[in-house]
Amino acid sequence: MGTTATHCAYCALQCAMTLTADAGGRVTVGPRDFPTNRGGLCQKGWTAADLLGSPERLTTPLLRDGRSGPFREATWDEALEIVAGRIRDTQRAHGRDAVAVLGGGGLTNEKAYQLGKFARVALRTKNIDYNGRYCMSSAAAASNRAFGIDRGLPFPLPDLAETGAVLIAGGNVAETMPPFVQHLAAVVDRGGSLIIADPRRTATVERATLHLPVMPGTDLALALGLLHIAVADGHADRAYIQDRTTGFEETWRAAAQWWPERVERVTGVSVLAQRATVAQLAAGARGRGAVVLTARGAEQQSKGTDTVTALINLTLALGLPGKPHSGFGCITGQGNGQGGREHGQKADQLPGYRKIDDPAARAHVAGVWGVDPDELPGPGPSAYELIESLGADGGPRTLLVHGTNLAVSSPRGRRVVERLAALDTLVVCDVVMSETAALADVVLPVTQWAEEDGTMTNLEGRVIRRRRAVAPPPGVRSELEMLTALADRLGRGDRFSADPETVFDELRRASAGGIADYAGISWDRIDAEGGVFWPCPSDTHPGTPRLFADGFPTPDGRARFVAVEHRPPAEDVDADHPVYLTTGRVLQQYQSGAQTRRVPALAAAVTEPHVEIHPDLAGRSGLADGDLVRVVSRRGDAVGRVRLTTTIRPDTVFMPFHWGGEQAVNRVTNPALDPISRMPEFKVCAVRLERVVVSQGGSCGTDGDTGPEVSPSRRSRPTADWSEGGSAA
Ligand SMILES: Nc1nc2c(c(=O)[nH]1)N[C@H]1C(S)=C(S)[C@@H](COP(=O)(O)OP(=O)(O)OC[C@H]3O[C@@H](n4cnc5c(=O)[nH]c(N)nc54)[C@H](O)[C@@H]3O)O[C@H]1N2
Ligand SMILES: Nc1nc2c(c(=O)[nH]1)N[C@H]1C(S)=C(S)[C@@H](COP(=O)(O)OP(=O)(O)OC[C@H]3O[C@@H](n4cnc5c(=O)[nH]c(N)nc54)[C@H](O)[C@@H]3O)O[C@H]1N2
Ligand code: SF4
Ligand SMILES: [Mo]
Repeated sequence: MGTTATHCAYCALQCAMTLTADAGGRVTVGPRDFPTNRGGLCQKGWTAADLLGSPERLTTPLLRDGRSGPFREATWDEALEIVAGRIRDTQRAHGRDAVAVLGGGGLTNEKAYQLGKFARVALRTKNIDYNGRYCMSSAAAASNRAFGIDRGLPFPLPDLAETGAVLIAGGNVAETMPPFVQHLAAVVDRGGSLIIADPRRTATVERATLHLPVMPGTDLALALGLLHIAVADGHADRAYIQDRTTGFEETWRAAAQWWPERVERVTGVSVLAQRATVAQLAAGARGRGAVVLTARGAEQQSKGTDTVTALINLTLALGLPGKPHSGFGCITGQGNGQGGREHGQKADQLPGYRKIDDPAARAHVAGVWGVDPDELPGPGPSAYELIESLGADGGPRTLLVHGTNLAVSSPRGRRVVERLAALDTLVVCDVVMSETAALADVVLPVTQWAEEDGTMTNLEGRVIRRRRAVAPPPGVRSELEMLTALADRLGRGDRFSADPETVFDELRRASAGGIADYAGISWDRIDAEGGVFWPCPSDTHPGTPRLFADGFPTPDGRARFVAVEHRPPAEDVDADHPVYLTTGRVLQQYQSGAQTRRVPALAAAVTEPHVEIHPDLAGRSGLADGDLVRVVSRRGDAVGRVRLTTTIRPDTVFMPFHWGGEQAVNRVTNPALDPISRMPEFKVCAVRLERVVVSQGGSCGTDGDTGPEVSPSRRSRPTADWSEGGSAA
């Protein structure tokens, strides 16, 4: 089939690559130059094609009667008949909302759009949400209330390399988006500052000029303190505040209470490091520019929206948003994390980033869909709340899953598995037998990445093309086909298309006039221009690489300071659970690991979860490097391998979330939700550590066993060899 220019299967950097298929259909990956990756790829990108011909690939629909029995192979017709029948039965007995849908930020724009439309038009259920709720929702909510728009980066990524100072709160791009580091390295090479707030001295911090070793869950206090210093030390841009913003006075009154010594006590970041941070950002603001970025470390907290808001307030006080190489941005995570949140798979949204409870938005979208606006359901619950309600009194009884492995990636994992088991019918569309698919009644094998055409919107807001490089295995269908065929069986097939370009053209019309306006973006234009930035309201509009130069898309054209107050994590340490747990990622595994654990080179590189522990804490806990440790919270436990390191705070342990079963750290995490974004608190909860003694048979003392030998750790205290307070990295 020759060579195909496309983008990576995984994260939001969407590195450009060339796929070359040989006569036997074997595909090899090569890097391609593009502004985001500049010819770079990470190990996941290099090996992405290994999943195409993998024996682990699902290639036929699977059915079973009763959850515990074996699956049997079925034809698509039989499987779709059964799914349609279950949907009809459920809705007849329990109402339309008894069928629910969960989507994903890895789906193409076309699939995300079609899924949202399918839920509202074919199922007519309010119950749809997606895994971006766990990812982008806090930054999205904060950006919307400050700027009136939520686009991850306000400028093309290469602008970052031109700036004078960057502060990243809770992002480890050296592992999560390695080619991104080039842009940061360019800042440092030119003598600029790179400041990173993270409880760990990560691979990214190794590239930084200043490390703020923040205690998990305290970024909000840190941000208030930075604003305090900025104003007190005379760095506030009074003219900008006056001309381009509202709400400064009230915001300042809150920040005025956060003097540097108080911030040091709460966050662990020294007064000196706080002052250096502000001085460096202010110097950038006066020179080439300054940028504040957030990622999941600061966002995945029960106060994530307010934390991001406080950091946006800091950028507004320094007069950054809208200036060259300056402003606030959030580092979007999933391949289509940006587009996935714009086209209607979110519980409260319709395509074009429209609000589902806005009558004008409903009328517009209903017009495009050819239905009565009154037919469209209203807003539904957020992902975790939806999951909690599954199979419960009045809750959904049938669930369709598209592009999320929630059994591994949702907080309080054991509860999640119980809720899935309480359903009458679970239907999972996937490319492999994920932990969630393994719990299903019906598993439908769908096309992946290099087998399909479509568009993705990367972390910059640039809409790019995903191109088909190989034919899918026989027996595999695209979700566009699948949803159309299912809609047909539900009596609404005439409103759906299985052709991705047709779906995209409809998406353009549905988004027209909305905040995320794609009306002027066509596949042809993307092909010709190498990508188009939204908003792009017409064929003659050039697209919008840079936001806010002329104003903010708020009713009065001004950005809004929003006064916020610090609060502690939902769960704090105590005598029984004396250690903070935080979670995140490693380079070679992606998300729930459903895909990357099945890529041989990646599986071999990282075989199991580790638990990063400072030697002082390990010593007090009776743990040695290489031991198995059980991490126990009030909700559950998970087992990982001790990795001693001085790069983590001694009051905190870190565990990645890429594994299932007993190795799933999400059995431990806290589903406390942010009141605005409904983001769960993945990044901080209280745990104790128990050493696991492997018995002779090799089993390691699971729940209900006679009990492994354990030695609970004591409450930890930071010690001298840890650079408490902040240090030049
Ligand atoms: N290799 C790999 N790359 C990925 C992914 C993957 O799974 N694997 N997933 C993609 C997706 S969807 C996403 S969302 C991005 C995520 O990208 P990142 O946000 O960079 O990833 P995380 O590892 O979740 O978190 C980043 C850092 O937050 C720190 N942290 C923990 N708690 C706190 C806190 O309270 N405050 C602060 N300031 N920092 C804290 C952690 O120590 C960690 O180093 O990565 C994308 N890229
Ligand atoms: N403890 C902890 N938990 C976390 C996080 C954390 O930092 N800490 N991060 C959260 C974040 S930011 C995210 S984004 C979530 C991600 O977690 P998940 O939502 O579980 O994401 P993935 O593992 O990418 O799951 C995607 C699934 O869809 C399948 N798939 C791939 N392509 C397609 C497709 O085109 N169609 C369909 N139907 N399926 C497809 C994959 O095989 C996989 O099974 O995890 C969240 N959970
Ligand atoms: S950084 Fe992200 S997009 Fe680039 S190769 Fe790695 S996983 Fe793929
Ligand atoms: Mo994410």
